Amino acid sequence: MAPISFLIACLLAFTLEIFFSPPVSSSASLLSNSKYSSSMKDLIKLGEGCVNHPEDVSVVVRKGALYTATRDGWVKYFILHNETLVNWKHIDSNTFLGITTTKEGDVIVCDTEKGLLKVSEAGVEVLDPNVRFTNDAIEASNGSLYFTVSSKEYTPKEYYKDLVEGNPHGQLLKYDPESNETTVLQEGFYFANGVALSEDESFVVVCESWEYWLKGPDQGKLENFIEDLPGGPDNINLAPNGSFGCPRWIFMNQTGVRAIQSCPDKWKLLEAYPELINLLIPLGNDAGAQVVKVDTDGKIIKDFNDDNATDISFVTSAVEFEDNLYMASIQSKFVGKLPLNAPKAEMAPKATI
Ligand SMILES: [Ca+2]
Ligand SMILES: [Ca+2]
Repeated sequence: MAPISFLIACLLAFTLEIFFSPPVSSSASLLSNSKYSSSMKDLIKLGEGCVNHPEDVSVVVRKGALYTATRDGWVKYFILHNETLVNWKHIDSNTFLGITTTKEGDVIVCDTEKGLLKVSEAGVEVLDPNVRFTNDAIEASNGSLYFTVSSKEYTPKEYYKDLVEGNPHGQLLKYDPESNETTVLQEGFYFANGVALSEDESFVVVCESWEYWLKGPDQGKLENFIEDLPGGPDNINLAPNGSFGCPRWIFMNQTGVRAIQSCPDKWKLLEAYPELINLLIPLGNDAGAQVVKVDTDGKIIKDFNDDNATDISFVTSAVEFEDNLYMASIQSKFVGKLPLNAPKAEMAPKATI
């Protein structure tokens, strides 16, 4: 039976209307109303009902195929020219998070319990069984894998404890395929999440919006890439080159976290009662979706929003390929496809989450 103080806290929270009607931060409002914003109303649902809670997507360009890993243990791919879904490989697991595809056409899967996996036609190989709570990976041209561990202290089910404690338990690691060894490159991330390499591989971006320089005069230097985003960044992917030859980044940003970032009362309540996390941060189908595209300096150049979760909720990953934006959501049972050359859509009314 719940303690009386806990029930009183719940009652108080409802009375203050801080569960479901948080103020939206000023930066979020500016972003969603800017001339760079578009809605997601033209979204097409690929494989609806056949893709179980995908967290991430990755494209094998030469194959024209979009891969994803699902909560029921499948690694699947869409042949994009005809949108056929192929159930490729099955693993006895329900703990997949981020993925990346390699130049060989294999898929690297972050399994929060089994470790870092490589899935190929030959089968499944556990590259590193000793890492837990891996979240995303990216391959360098020499075959090395950079990957994140979100928290070395807590399990995925305890992620809210990591949030409430507020200490940086995240890591950036590197797997060397020649030696089969993993090294920790950097400690101290606040929930390390998505990871991407710059086009020239001179640095890697780790979500919490920090960039970590790998080589050159600034080797080992940690700098902020983007600050004060109106939400919690998840996966990040390098976008095709812009018209001026500048690499651009597609960046996914969850709006659900905004609800708690913008409301000090919620923080106080969460600190006292971490078990209220699912009420305080809407991670279900009512959580809005946002994808942000930035340039190499971290400046936002485009954003896509579904504040009311009308077409898709809680987007966790986005990748741009052949004039379409493909999106995964760990809360959905499809992969979203948003044509980028469609006439500019009107923004949906602002969300109340
Ligand atoms: Ca990824
Ligand atoms: Ca992630």
